Amino acid sequence: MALKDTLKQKIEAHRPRTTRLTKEFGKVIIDQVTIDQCIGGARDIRSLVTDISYLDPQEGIRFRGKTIPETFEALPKAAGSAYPTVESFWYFLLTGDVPTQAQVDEVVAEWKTRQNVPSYVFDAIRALPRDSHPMVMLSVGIMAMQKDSKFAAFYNSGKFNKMVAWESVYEDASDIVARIPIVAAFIYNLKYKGDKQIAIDPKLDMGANFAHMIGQSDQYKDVARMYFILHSDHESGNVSAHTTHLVHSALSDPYYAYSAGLNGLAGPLHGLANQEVLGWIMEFQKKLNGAEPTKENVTKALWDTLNAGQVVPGYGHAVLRKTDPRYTAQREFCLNTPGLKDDPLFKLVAMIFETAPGVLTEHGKTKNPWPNVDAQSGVIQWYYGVKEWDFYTVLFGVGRALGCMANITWDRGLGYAIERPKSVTTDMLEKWAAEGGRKF
Ligand code: AMX
Repeated sequence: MALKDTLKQKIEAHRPRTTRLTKEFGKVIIDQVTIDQCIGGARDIRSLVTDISYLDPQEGIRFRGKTIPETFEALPKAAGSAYPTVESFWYFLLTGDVPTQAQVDEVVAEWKTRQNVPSYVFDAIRALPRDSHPMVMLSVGIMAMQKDSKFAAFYNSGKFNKMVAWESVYEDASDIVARIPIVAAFIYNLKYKGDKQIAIDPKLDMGANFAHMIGQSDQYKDVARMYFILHSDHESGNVSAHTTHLVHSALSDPYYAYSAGLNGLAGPLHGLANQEVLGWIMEFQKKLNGAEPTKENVTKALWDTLNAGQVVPGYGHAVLRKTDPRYTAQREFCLNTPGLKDDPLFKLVAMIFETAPGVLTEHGKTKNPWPNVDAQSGVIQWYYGVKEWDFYTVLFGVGRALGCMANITWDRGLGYAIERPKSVTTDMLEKWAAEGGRKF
Protein backbone atom coordinates (compact mmCIF):
# COMPACT_ATOMS: atom_id res chain seq x y z
CA MET A 1 0.00 0.00 0.00
CA ALA A 2 1.26 3.51 -0.79
CA LEU A 3 2.73 5.49 2.11
CA LYS A 4 -0.08 8.08 2.21
CA ASP A 5 -2.79 5.37 2.31
CA THR A 6 -0.98 3.51 5.09
CA LEU A 7 -0.66 6.77 6.99
CA LYS A 8 -4.37 7.52 6.53
CA GLN A 9 -5.26 4.15 8.08
CA LYS A 10 -2.82 4.72 10.95
CA ILE A 11 -4.07 8.23 11.70
CA GLU A 12 -7.71 7.17 11.61
CA ALA A 13 -7.00 4.19 13.87
CA HIS A 14 -5.08 6.42 16.31
CA ARG A 15 -7.59 9.29 16.57
CA PRO A 16 -10.01 7.57 18.99
CA ARG A 17 -7.13 7.11 21.47
CA THR A 18 -6.46 10.85 21.56
CA THR A 19 -10.18 11.68 21.71
CA ARG A 20 -10.75 9.24 24.57
CA LEU A 21 -7.79 10.61 26.55
CA THR A 22 -9.09 14.17 26.33
CA LYS A 23 -12.79 13.34 26.78
CA GLU A 24 -12.55 10.74 29.56
CA PHE A 25 -9.22 11.45 31.24
CA GLY A 26 -8.59 15.10 30.46
CA LYS A 27 -8.32 16.12 34.12
CA VAL A 28 -5.87 13.41 35.20
CA ILE A 29 -2.70 15.09 36.58
CA ILE A 30 0.58 13.96 34.97
CA ASP A 31 3.05 16.59 36.18
CA GLN A 32 3.61 19.59 38.40
CA VAL A 33 5.57 22.79 37.73
CA THR A 34 8.16 24.34 40.04
CA ILE A 35 9.47 27.92 40.08
CA ASP A 36 12.80 26.55 38.79
CA GLN A 37 11.07 25.11 35.75
CA CYS A 38 9.03 28.24 35.19
CA ILE A 39 12.12 30.47 35.10
CA GLY A 40 14.47 27.77 33.81
CA GLY A 41 13.25 27.00 30.30
CA ALA A 42 10.32 24.68 31.12
CA ARG A 43 12.82 21.86 31.63
CA ASP A 44 11.24 18.38 31.99
CA ILE A 45 7.62 19.59 32.10
CA ARG A 46 5.54 16.91 30.41
CA SER A 47 3.37 18.95 28.09
CA LEU A 48 3.98 17.67 24.57
CA VAL A 49 2.90 14.43 22.89
CA THR A 50 4.64 12.51 20.12
CA ASP A 51 4.82 8.84 19.23
CA ILE A 52 7.57 9.34 16.68
CA SER A 53 10.54 9.30 19.02
CA TYR A 54 11.23 9.23 22.75
CA LEU A 55 14.35 10.43 24.56
CA ASP A 56 15.27 8.53 27.70
CA PRO A 57 17.87 10.45 29.77
CA GLN A 58 19.97 7.32 30.32
CA GLU A 59 19.43 5.38 27.13
CA GLY A 60 19.11 8.14 24.54
CA ILE A 61 16.82 8.35 21.57
CA ARG A 62 14.48 5.65 20.28
CA PHE A 63 12.82 6.20 16.91
CA ARG A 64 9.41 4.54 16.91
CA GLY A 65 10.52 2.34 19.80
CA LYS A 66 13.85 1.32 18.26
CA THR A 67 17.34 2.36 19.37
CA ILE A 68 19.73 3.72 16.74
CA PRO A 69 21.46 0.34 16.13
CA GLU A 70 18.06 -1.41 16.00
CA THR A 71 16.79 1.17 13.51
CA PHE A 72 19.81 0.78 11.24
CA GLU A 73 19.53 -3.00 11.51
CA ALA A 74 15.79 -3.21 10.79
CA LEU A 75 15.40 -0.93 7.77
CA PRO A 76 16.06 -2.08 4.18
CA LYS A 77 19.51 -0.99 3.08
CA ALA A 78 20.47 1.17 0.12
CA ALA A 79 21.85 -0.93 -2.75
CA GLY A 80 25.43 -1.95 -1.97
CA SER A 81 25.38 -0.16 1.39
CA ALA A 82 25.34 -1.06 5.07
CA TYR A 83 23.01 1.91 5.73
CA PRO A 84 19.30 2.35 5.03
CA THR A 85 18.08 4.98 2.63
CA VAL A 86 16.67 8.17 4.12
CA GLU A 87 13.45 7.36 2.26
CA SER A 88 13.00 4.07 4.14
CA PHE A 89 13.57 5.91 7.42
CA TRP A 90 10.93 8.51 6.43
CA TYR A 91 8.41 5.70 5.88
CA PHE A 92 9.33 4.25 9.27
CA LEU A 93 9.10 7.61 11.11
CA LEU A 94 5.71 8.40 9.63
CA THR A 95 4.07 5.01 10.05
CA GLY A 96 6.07 3.13 12.68
CA ASP A 97 6.29 0.22 10.21
CA VAL A 98 9.51 -1.14 8.75
CA PRO A 99 8.86 -0.81 5.01
CA THR A 100 9.40 -3.55 2.44
CA GLN A 101 11.89 -2.88 -0.35
CA ALA A 102 8.95 -2.26 -2.71
CA GLN A 103 7.53 0.36 -0.34
CA VAL A 104 10.93 2.05 -0.10
CA ASP A 105 11.22 2.08 -3.90
CA GLU A 106 7.85 3.80 -4.07
CA VAL A 107 8.98 6.57 -1.70
CA VAL A 108 12.24 7.02 -3.62
CA ALA A 109 10.20 7.36 -6.82
CA GLU A 110 7.69 9.70 -5.15
CA TRP A 111 10.45 12.01 -3.90
CA LYS A 112 11.84 12.24 -7.44
CA THR A 113 8.53 13.73 -8.55
CA ARG A 114 8.76 16.32 -5.78
CA GLN A 115 12.36 17.45 -6.24
CA ASN A 116 11.76 20.18 -8.76
CA VAL A 117 12.75 23.29 -6.82
CA PRO A 118 11.36 26.41 -8.57
CA SER A 119 14.04 28.72 -9.99
CA TYR A 120 12.83 31.71 -7.94
CA VAL A 121 13.96 29.84 -4.80
CA PHE A 122 17.51 29.79 -6.12
CA ASP A 123 17.16 33.42 -7.26
CA ALA A 124 16.06 34.46 -3.75
CA ILE A 125 19.09 32.74 -2.22
CA ARG A 126 21.43 34.14 -4.85
CA ALA A 127 20.17 37.66 -4.09
CA LEU A 128 21.53 37.40 -0.53
CA PRO A 129 25.04 38.68 0.22
CA ARG A 130 27.39 35.74 -0.37
CA ASP A 131 28.72 36.04 3.18
CA SER A 132 25.26 35.46 4.69
CA HIS A 133 25.29 32.46 7.00
CA PRO A 134 24.21 29.30 5.12
CA MET A 135 21.43 28.80 7.71
CA VAL A 136 19.98 32.15 6.64
CA MET A 137 20.11 30.91 3.06
CA LEU A 138 18.40 27.64 3.99
CA SER A 139 15.69 29.38 5.97
CA VAL A 140 15.09 31.85 3.10
CA GLY A 141 15.03 28.94 0.64
CA ILE A 142 12.30 27.17 2.63
CA MET A 143 10.30 30.42 3.00
CA ALA A 144 10.58 31.14 -0.72
CA MET A 145 8.83 27.82 -1.44
CA GLN A 146 5.83 28.77 0.74
CA LYS A 147 4.02 30.28 -2.24
CA ASP A 148 3.14 26.77 -3.41
CA SER A 149 2.02 25.43 -0.03
CA LYS A 150 -0.78 22.92 -0.54
CA PHE A 151 -1.86 23.32 3.07
CA ALA A 152 -2.19 27.11 2.69
CA ALA A 153 -4.11 26.61 -0.57
CA PHE A 154 -6.44 24.14 1.12
CA TYR A 155 -6.99 26.50 4.03
CA ASN A 156 -7.79 29.36 1.64
CA SER A 157 -10.03 27.23 -0.59
CA GLY A 158 -13.09 27.69 1.58
CA LYS A 159 -13.31 23.90 1.88
CA PHE A 160 -10.99 23.53 4.88
CA ASN A 161 -11.85 20.47 6.91
CA LYS A 162 -9.97 19.49 10.07
CA MET A 163 -10.37 15.76 9.45
CA VAL A 164 -8.45 15.76 6.18
CA ALA A 165 -6.18 18.78 6.74
CA TRP A 166 -3.26 16.45 7.49
CA GLU A 167 -3.30 15.29 3.87
CA SER A 168 -2.16 18.68 2.60
CA VAL A 169 0.39 18.89 5.44
CA TYR A 170 1.70 15.52 4.25
CA GLU A 171 2.01 16.93 0.71
CA ASP A 172 3.98 19.98 1.89
CA ALA A 173 6.03 17.91 4.33
CA SER A 174 6.97 15.44 1.58
CA ASP A 175 7.87 18.28 -0.77
CA ILE A 176 10.07 19.82 1.93
CA VAL A 177 11.96 16.63 2.80
CA ALA A 178 12.47 15.83 -0.89
CA ARG A 179 13.61 19.34 -1.78
CA ILE A 180 15.66 20.43 1.21
CA PRO A 181 18.79 18.43 0.22
CA ILE A 182 18.62 20.00 -3.25
CA VAL A 183 18.44 23.49 -1.71
CA ALA A 184 21.25 22.63 0.74
CA ALA A 185 23.50 21.35 -2.08
CA PHE A 186 22.75 24.54 -4.04
CA ILE A 187 23.81 26.65 -1.04
CA TYR A 188 27.00 24.62 -0.63
CA ASN A 189 27.99 25.08 -4.27
CA LEU A 190 26.96 28.74 -4.27
CA LYS A 191 28.92 29.66 -1.18
CA TYR A 192 32.01 27.51 -1.42
CA LYS A 193 32.32 26.28 -5.03
CA GLY A 194 31.95 29.51 -6.98
CA ASP A 195 28.30 28.74 -7.82
CA LYS A 196 29.31 25.71 -9.92
CA GLN A 197 26.10 23.71 -9.57
CA ILE A 198 25.73 19.96 -10.15
CA ALA A 199 22.47 18.60 -11.56
CA ILE A 200 20.34 16.01 -9.72
CA ASP A 201 21.11 12.40 -10.63
CA PRO A 202 17.62 10.86 -10.95
CA LYS A 203 18.99 7.35 -10.43
CA LEU A 204 20.09 8.03 -6.86
CA ASP A 205 18.34 7.90 -3.48
CA MET A 206 18.23 11.07 -1.38
CA GLY A 207 21.50 10.58 0.56
CA ALA A 208 23.45 9.40 -2.48
CA ASN A 209 22.10 12.24 -4.61
CA PHE A 210 23.11 14.80 -1.98
CA ALA A 211 26.65 13.36 -1.99
CA HIS A 212 26.67 13.58 -5.79
CA MET A 213 25.33 17.15 -5.81
CA ILE A 214 28.05 18.46 -3.50
CA GLY A 215 30.69 16.73 -5.61
CA GLN A 216 31.48 14.04 -3.05
CA SER A 217 32.90 10.53 -3.37
CA ASP A 218 30.89 7.28 -3.28
CA GLN A 219 31.91 6.75 0.34
CA TYR A 220 30.18 9.96 1.38
CA LYS A 221 26.81 8.54 0.29
CA ASP A 222 26.68 6.52 3.50
CA VAL A 223 27.87 9.50 5.54
CA ALA A 224 24.92 11.51 4.21
CA ARG A 225 22.40 8.70 4.85
CA MET A 226 23.70 8.11 8.38
CA TYR A 227 23.96 11.81 9.18
CA PHE A 228 20.43 12.71 8.03
CA ILE A 229 18.90 9.78 9.91
CA LEU A 230 20.82 10.44 13.14
CA HIS A 231 19.85 14.13 13.18
CA SER A 232 16.21 13.61 12.28
CA ASP A 233 14.33 13.62 15.54
CA HIS A 234 14.92 13.96 19.28
CA GLU A 235 11.37 13.96 20.63
CA SER A 236 9.36 17.19 20.68
CA GLY A 237 10.82 19.54 23.30
CA ASN A 238 14.08 20.58 21.60
CA VAL A 239 14.13 24.06 20.10
CA SER A 240 13.81 23.16 16.40
CA ALA A 241 11.10 20.51 16.83
CA HIS A 242 9.19 22.53 19.37
CA THR A 243 9.34 25.72 17.29
CA THR A 244 8.10 23.88 14.20
CA HIS A 245 5.25 22.36 16.22
CA LEU A 246 4.41 25.69 17.88
CA VAL A 247 4.30 27.67 14.65
CA HIS A 248 2.29 25.00 12.84
CA SER A 249 -0.15 24.87 15.77
CA ALA A 250 -1.40 28.30 14.61
CA LEU A 251 -2.15 26.56 11.28
CA SER A 252 0.81 28.30 9.71
CA ASP A 253 1.79 25.97 6.88
CA PRO A 254 4.84 23.65 6.98
CA TYR A 255 7.06 26.17 5.15
CA TYR A 256 6.48 28.89 7.74
CA ALA A 257 6.82 26.31 10.48
CA TYR A 258 10.07 24.71 9.34
CA SER A 259 11.73 27.97 8.40
CA ALA A 260 11.08 29.05 12.01
CA GLY A 261 12.38 25.69 13.26
CA LEU A 262 15.59 26.19 11.28
CA ASN A 263 16.04 29.64 12.82
CA GLY A 264 16.00 27.95 16.23
CA LEU A 265 18.38 25.25 15.06
CA ALA A 266 20.81 28.04 14.13
CA GLY A 267 21.40 28.87 17.82
CA PRO A 268 24.82 27.94 19.29
CA LEU A 269 23.22 26.09 22.22
CA HIS A 270 21.32 23.91 19.72
CA GLY A 271 22.27 22.93 16.15
CA LEU A 272 25.01 25.49 15.62
CA ALA A 273 27.04 23.62 18.25
CA ASN A 274 28.45 21.36 15.48
CA GLN A 275 30.00 24.44 13.84
CA GLU A 276 31.18 25.69 17.24
CA VAL A 277 32.93 22.37 17.96
CA LEU A 278 35.04 22.64 14.83
CA GLY A 279 35.75 26.30 15.57
CA TRP A 280 36.90 25.34 19.06
CA ILE A 281 39.14 22.57 17.72
CA MET A 282 40.72 24.80 15.09
CA GLU A 283 41.41 27.50 17.67
CA PHE A 284 42.97 24.88 19.94
CA GLN A 285 45.16 23.53 17.13
CA LYS A 286 46.33 27.06 16.34
CA LYS A 287 47.40 27.50 19.96
CA LEU A 288 49.26 24.17 19.84
CA ASN A 289 51.39 25.62 17.08
CA GLY A 290 52.35 22.22 15.68
CA ALA A 291 52.76 20.42 19.03
CA GLU A 292 51.00 17.07 19.62
CA PRO A 293 47.70 17.24 21.52
CA THR A 294 48.06 15.62 24.94
CA LYS A 295 45.73 15.05 27.85
CA GLU A 296 47.47 17.93 29.64
CA ASN A 297 47.12 20.54 26.91
CA VAL A 298 43.51 19.46 26.14
CA THR A 299 42.68 19.80 29.85
CA LYS A 300 44.19 23.27 29.88
CA ALA A 301 42.25 24.34 26.76
CA LEU A 302 38.99 23.09 28.30
CA TRP A 303 39.65 25.03 31.50
CA ASP A 304 40.57 28.14 29.50
CA THR A 305 37.17 27.95 27.81
CA LEU A 306 35.31 27.41 31.08
CA ASN A 307 37.26 30.11 32.91
CA ALA A 308 36.41 32.53 30.12
CA GLY A 309 32.75 31.90 30.99
CA GLN A 310 32.06 29.95 27.79
CA VAL A 311 30.45 26.55 27.30
CA VAL A 312 32.39 23.59 25.93
CA PRO A 313 30.54 23.02 22.67
CA GLY A 314 29.31 19.48 21.99
CA TYR A 315 29.05 18.62 25.69
CA GLY A 316 26.01 18.66 27.96
CA HIS A 317 22.35 18.18 27.21
CA ALA A 318 19.01 19.36 28.57
CA VAL A 319 17.61 15.80 28.80
CA LEU A 320 20.43 13.27 28.32
CA ARG A 321 22.51 12.16 31.29
CA LYS A 322 24.97 9.92 29.46
CA THR A 323 26.92 9.85 26.20
CA ASP A 324 24.54 10.58 23.35
CA PRO A 325 24.05 7.38 21.28
CA ARG A 326 24.15 9.63 18.19
CA TYR A 327 27.71 10.49 19.26
CA THR A 328 28.45 6.79 19.72
CA ALA A 329 27.02 5.86 16.32
CA GLN A 330 29.28 8.42 14.62
CA ARG A 331 32.28 7.40 16.70
CA GLU A 332 31.73 3.80 15.62
CA PHE A 333 31.50 4.90 12.01
CA CYS A 334 34.93 6.54 12.48
CA LEU A 335 36.40 3.49 14.20
CA ASN A 336 35.12 1.22 11.41
CA THR A 337 36.36 3.41 8.57
CA PRO A 338 40.00 2.75 7.66
CA GLY A 339 41.82 6.06 7.46
CA LEU A 340 39.29 7.90 9.55
CA LYS A 341 40.15 6.14 12.78
CA ASP A 342 43.77 7.23 12.37
CA ASP A 343 42.87 10.75 11.32
CA PRO A 344 44.54 13.36 13.59
CA LEU A 345 41.27 15.25 14.07
CA PHE A 346 39.44 12.09 15.10
CA LYS A 347 42.24 11.34 17.57
CA LEU A 348 41.90 14.81 19.04
CA VAL A 349 38.12 14.46 19.37
CA ALA A 350 38.69 11.08 21.04
CA MET A 351 41.11 12.77 23.44
CA ILE A 352 38.55 15.45 24.26
CA PHE A 353 36.05 12.62 24.92
CA GLU A 354 38.54 11.11 27.39
CA THR A 355 39.17 14.44 29.07
CA ALA A 356 36.13 16.71 28.97
CA PRO A 357 33.73 14.68 31.15
CA GLY A 358 36.24 14.80 34.03
CA VAL A 359 36.90 18.51 33.60
CA LEU A 360 33.20 19.36 33.35
CA THR A 361 32.44 17.24 36.42
CA GLU A 362 35.15 19.05 38.35
CA HIS A 363 33.82 22.38 37.07
CA GLY A 364 30.58 21.27 38.68
CA LYS A 365 27.94 23.19 36.75
CA THR A 366 26.58 21.02 33.97
CA LYS A 367 24.13 18.25 34.88
CA ASN A 368 25.52 16.18 32.01
CA PRO A 369 29.28 16.15 31.36
CA TRP A 370 28.98 13.73 28.41
CA PRO A 371 29.21 14.48 24.67
CA ASN A 372 26.17 15.12 22.50
CA VAL A 373 25.70 14.52 18.78
CA ASP A 374 27.59 17.65 17.79
CA ALA A 375 30.91 16.72 19.42
CA GLN A 376 31.66 14.09 16.77
CA SER A 377 29.82 15.07 13.61
CA GLY A 378 32.20 17.68 12.22
CA VAL A 379 35.18 15.31 12.21
CA ILE A 380 33.50 13.02 9.71
CA GLN A 381 32.57 15.89 7.43
CA TRP A 382 36.10 17.30 7.68
CA TYR A 383 37.66 13.95 6.80
CA TYR A 384 35.59 13.70 3.63
CA GLY A 385 36.56 17.20 2.60
CA VAL A 386 33.49 19.15 3.73
CA LYS A 387 35.69 21.57 5.65
CA GLU A 388 33.41 24.60 5.51
CA TRP A 389 32.21 24.20 9.07
CA ASP A 390 29.65 26.97 8.96
CA PHE A 391 27.76 24.57 6.65
CA TYR A 392 27.46 21.83 9.27
CA THR A 393 24.24 23.16 10.80
CA VAL A 394 22.67 23.09 7.33
CA LEU A 395 23.39 19.34 7.23
CA PHE A 396 21.69 19.06 10.63
CA GLY A 397 18.75 21.05 9.22
CA VAL A 398 18.34 18.68 6.27
CA GLY A 399 18.11 15.74 8.67
CA ARG A 400 15.94 17.53 11.23
CA ALA A 401 13.35 18.23 8.50
CA LEU A 402 12.43 14.52 8.60
CA GLY A 403 11.43 14.54 12.25
CA CYS A 404 9.77 17.96 12.22
CA MET A 405 7.75 17.19 9.09
CA ALA A 406 6.67 13.75 10.32
CA ASN A 407 5.57 15.31 13.60
CA ILE A 408 3.45 18.12 12.17
CA THR A 409 1.79 15.68 9.77
CA TRP A 410 0.66 13.73 12.84
CA ASP A 411 -0.15 16.96 14.73
CA ARG A 412 -2.75 17.77 12.09
CA GLY A 413 -3.87 14.17 11.81
CA LEU A 414 -4.72 14.14 15.50
CA GLY A 415 -5.98 17.73 15.53
CA TYR A 416 -3.64 19.02 18.22
CA ALA A 417 -4.62 22.45 19.55
CA ILE A 418 -2.94 25.80 19.05
CA GLU A 419 -0.16 25.97 21.65
CA ARG A 420 -0.66 28.62 24.31
CA PRO A 421 0.99 28.07 27.72
CA LYS A 422 0.19 30.56 30.50
CA SER A 423 2.67 33.12 31.79
CA VAL A 424 2.76 34.58 35.29
CA THR A 425 4.44 37.65 36.78
CA THR A 426 7.43 37.86 39.14
CA ASP A 427 5.07 39.29 41.80
CA MET A 428 2.95 36.16 41.53
CA LEU A 429 5.98 33.88 41.84
CA GLU A 430 7.15 35.80 44.96
CA LYS A 431 3.69 35.55 46.50
CA TRP A 432 3.46 31.79 45.84
CA ALA A 433 7.03 31.37 47.10
CA ALA A 434 6.09 33.11 50.40
CA GLU A 435 2.95 30.98 50.72
CA GLY A 436 4.85 27.72 50.07
CA GLY A 437 3.16 27.12 46.75
CA ARG A 438 0.20 28.28 44.69
CA LYS A 439 -3.16 27.55 46.32
CA PHE A 440 -5.53 25.88 43.86
N1 AMX B 1 30.14 23.69 29.13
C1 AMX B 1 30.13 24.56 30.17
N2 AMX B 1 29.07 24.76 30.95
C2 AMX B 1 27.96 24.03 30.69
C3 AMX B 1 27.92 23.10 29.64
C4 AMX B 1 29.07 22.94 28.84
N3 AMX B 1 29.09 22.11 27.78
N4 AMX B 1 26.69 22.54 29.61
C5 AMX B 1 25.99 23.13 30.62
N5 AMX B 1 26.76 24.03 31.25
C6 AMX B 1 26.35 24.93 32.34
C7 AMX B 1 25.16 25.76 31.88
O1 AMX B 1 25.57 26.86 31.07
C8 AMX B 1 24.54 26.15 33.19
O2 AMX B 1 25.29 27.20 33.71
P1 AMX B 1 24.62 28.40 34.53
O3 AMX B 1 24.05 27.74 35.76
O4 AMX B 1 25.73 29.33 34.79
O5 AMX B 1 23.55 28.97 33.63
C9 AMX B 1 24.77 24.91 34.04
O6 AMX B 1 25.87 24.19 33.43
C10 AMX B 1 23.58 23.98 34.13
O7 AMX B 1 23.17 23.64 32.81
P2 AMX B 1 22.48 22.23 32.51
O8 AMX B 1 21.21 22.17 33.29
O9 AMX B 1 23.44 21.12 32.66
O10 AMX B 1 22.19 22.36 30.95
P3 AMX B 1 20.97 23.07 30.22
O11 AMX B 1 19.84 22.10 30.14
O12 AMX B 1 20.68 24.41 30.80
O13 AMX B 1 21.58 23.33 28.76
C11 AMX B 1 22.82 22.74 26.82
C12 AMX B 1 21.81 22.28 27.86
C13 AMX B 1 22.93 21.73 25.72
C14 AMX B 1 22.30 24.06 26.20
C15 AMX B 1 24.18 22.97 27.52
O14 AMX B 1 24.65 21.75 28.02
C16 AMX B 1 25.22 23.60 26.62
O15 AMX B 1 25.27 24.82 26.52
N6 AMX B 1 26.10 22.76 25.93
C17 AMX B 1 27.07 23.26 25.01
C18 AMX B 1 26.41 23.60 23.68
C19 AMX B 1 25.98 22.35 22.96
O16 AMX B 1 26.73 21.41 22.79
N7 AMX B 1 24.73 22.37 22.45
C20 AMX B 1 24.20 21.28 21.64
C21 AMX B 1 23.17 20.43 22.37
C22 AMX B 1 22.62 19.36 21.46
C23 AMX B 1 21.84 19.97 20.35
O17 AMX B 1 20.79 20.54 20.56
N8 AMX B 1 22.33 19.93 19.14
